[in-house]
Formats: sequence, structure tokens, C-alpha cells
Amino acid sequence: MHREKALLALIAVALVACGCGDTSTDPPPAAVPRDYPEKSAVHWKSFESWDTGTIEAAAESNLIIFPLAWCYSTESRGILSELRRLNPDIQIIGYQSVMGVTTLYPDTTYLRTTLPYVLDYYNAVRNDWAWTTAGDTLMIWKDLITLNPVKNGALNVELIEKLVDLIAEYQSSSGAPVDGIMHDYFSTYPYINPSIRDSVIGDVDFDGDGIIFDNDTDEQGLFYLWQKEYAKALRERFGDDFIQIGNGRPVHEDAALAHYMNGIFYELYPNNCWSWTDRDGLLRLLDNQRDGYLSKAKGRTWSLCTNERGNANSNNIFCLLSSLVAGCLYTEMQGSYEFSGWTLDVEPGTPTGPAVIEGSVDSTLTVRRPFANGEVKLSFYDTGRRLEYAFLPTPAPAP
Ligand SMILES: [Ca+2]
Repeated sequence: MHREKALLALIAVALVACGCGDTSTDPPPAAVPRDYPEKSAVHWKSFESWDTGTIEAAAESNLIIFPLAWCYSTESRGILSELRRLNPDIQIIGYQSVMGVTTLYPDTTYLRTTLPYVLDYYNAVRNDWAWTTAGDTLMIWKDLITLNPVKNGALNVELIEKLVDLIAEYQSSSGAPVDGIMHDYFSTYPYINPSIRDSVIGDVDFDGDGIIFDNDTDEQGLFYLWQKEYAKALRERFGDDFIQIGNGRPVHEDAALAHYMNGIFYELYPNNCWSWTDRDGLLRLLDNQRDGYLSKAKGRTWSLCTNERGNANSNNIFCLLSSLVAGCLYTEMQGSYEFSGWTLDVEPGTPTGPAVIEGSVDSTLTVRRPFANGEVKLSFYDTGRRLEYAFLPTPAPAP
């Protein structure tokens, strides 16, 4: 069975690669498991390392996240087509930085032919860079220039329009429209990463009035409002079923922003970037999945538990079990945002009831959820550390 599927995948890729695909002779879609736990491959690189086995494994995902520029690249076309053929229900999501543009090498020939979206994006926002009080380019991460959400003292709505227009253009002309976008990341504060702070001269001053961001409440308001207006503009342009997934703390806490989202990307779950305890990470996850907090797209929400510091291993299995109790997706990572397959093997069957929280944070707190084949149980010490986390299969009946 496994070899047969791999062979079919190989044939399909060969057909796409030689441009001689004929729909009348394509093999039928393979049967992809539509069961629990629900998977989501995350891969923030080119597809150079992928073989047919990787494609087949990735196709088990309900949703998959790639860099938006690679989604729109003709070089990815064969792989994306194959994923959709193997799993017609798969949602392909493009990863993109919020309010940032990457620096480019002087020679852009490769980009023009392989990643034209990177180049077109760069040119579209060329006059929207943010500058510091010293006139330096404002960067928050290495090689990522921050865009300015403020123009002439007001919200830079033209920048929003340019970004949304560019996506719209690629959605209609690239031949490979995405099912949604993952935003990395929403923020209320332009935190310059310490690793590059010394190379950024001056302070943040988006509106250029000489009052630095930290002391400028108007500027602070515009900085965050721009992000919400951007998410809103995408929603209005692409409709209710265009999946938006947000990273960053505001989506955990601000219902007004979460309203425009269909999912949260839980980076470094369960501790996230804020050193939450394992227990608090799970309780926050459950709270975010309550009805009405996130909006639904295609009939459901699309949150994702991830931890790139995984190995074969406590964080990946904790992501998996948490996804089961909270009704989310999970991914496995082995030290980077590079998809290399699945190693965990848990077969809970379908859920037969909601998650239940027992005990209290002052003693032992336990989260349980029943499934057809057993129960997921996650319990915590009063310190918030994990006590037990497992799928407990239902014992076979006595003969
Ligand atoms: Ca200012």
C-alpha cells in the first residue's frame, strides 16, 4: 500500500515535471486519512529537500504552511499540485511577515525567475520603509526592514492597499492561489531583537515627530491599529473563507484582532515566547478556542500547536495531545521550521465529548477529553509543570 502510493506520487510528479500531464490518465486521488490527531505541516524553506515520501507525508495534513513567495513560485507548482491531488481538502497557507520587507542581494535575476513575489513585494513597499530618529533604516530582525504604518501623521492606508493589491494580483495570475495567510507576527511594540540592536542607530519614531515610540501614545496607537486594519482589509478583499492565522501575543488577548483571524499559530507552545508555564499555555489555548473568539473559515477554526525545539520528544507529543483536547492542529518539528515527516503514532479515533478541566491551579489540575479509543489526559503540578501527559487507550474487554 505504502509503496503503491509512493509510486503513484512519483508518476504524478514526473507528469507535472515534463508538462505532459493528461487529466484523463492521472491516477485517482490517494486515500488520505481524515482522522485525529489533525496534522499541519510547517515548512519555511524551499522544497529542495523534499522527495515523494515527504510529499505523501505532508499531504496527510489538513493545513500546510509555506512561505507565501514559494507558494506563488512556478518552481513549487509540481509539489503543490501533487499535495492538492493527494488531498483535495488540504488548505495551503502562505507565511508572510507583518509590516516587514527582507533586504535583497544586488543581483535579483534569480528572484525574477524563481521568486517574483519577493521582488514585486520589495518594489511595492520601496517608499514605505521606517527610519529611526538618527535616519537609519529601522530593522527589528536581521535583514528585515520594518515598514512604516504611519504616513503624514496618520494611518498608512496606502501601504495596506498596496499589500492587499499585490496578493490579489498573485491570487489571480500566479496559477496557484493560496487558501489563506499566516501573519508573523502581530505586536503592540516594535521590539528590536537584541542580536541586531547595536547595528540599528537611533530609536523608533514612525511618525517622525522627534518623540520616540515609547513616549508617543498616538504613534503607539497607529502602530497597532495598522495591523488590525490590514487584517480587516484582507478579510474584506478575500472573504470569510480566506484563512488568516496570526502569530504574536495580541491574537491571544485581543478579541477585536482575533475576530479577523481563523486561527492562532502557537509558536514554542506551550510556553510561547513569554515563559508561560505548561499549564498556563494549555489553559490559554483552550480559552482561545472558545466559541466566537476566532472566526470560522470553511466551517471551522485553524489554530496550530508548534514547537520547533522539538525532538522525538516531549514537546511534539505535548503539542499533539493539546491539539486533541482543544480541537486544533499540531505539527512535529525537529529543531527547525523544516518539515521532515511524522514520528508520533497516536490513534485516538474521533472525539466523543468535550474537554473537561478538573482540580485547581492550587493543587493538581487535569484536562481530559474522551475519544473513541481512549482518553487524553494532561495534568499539572501546582507549579504549572507537567505531571502526566498521555493518550490512555481504553482497555480491551475481558474475554
Ligand atoms: Ca514619534
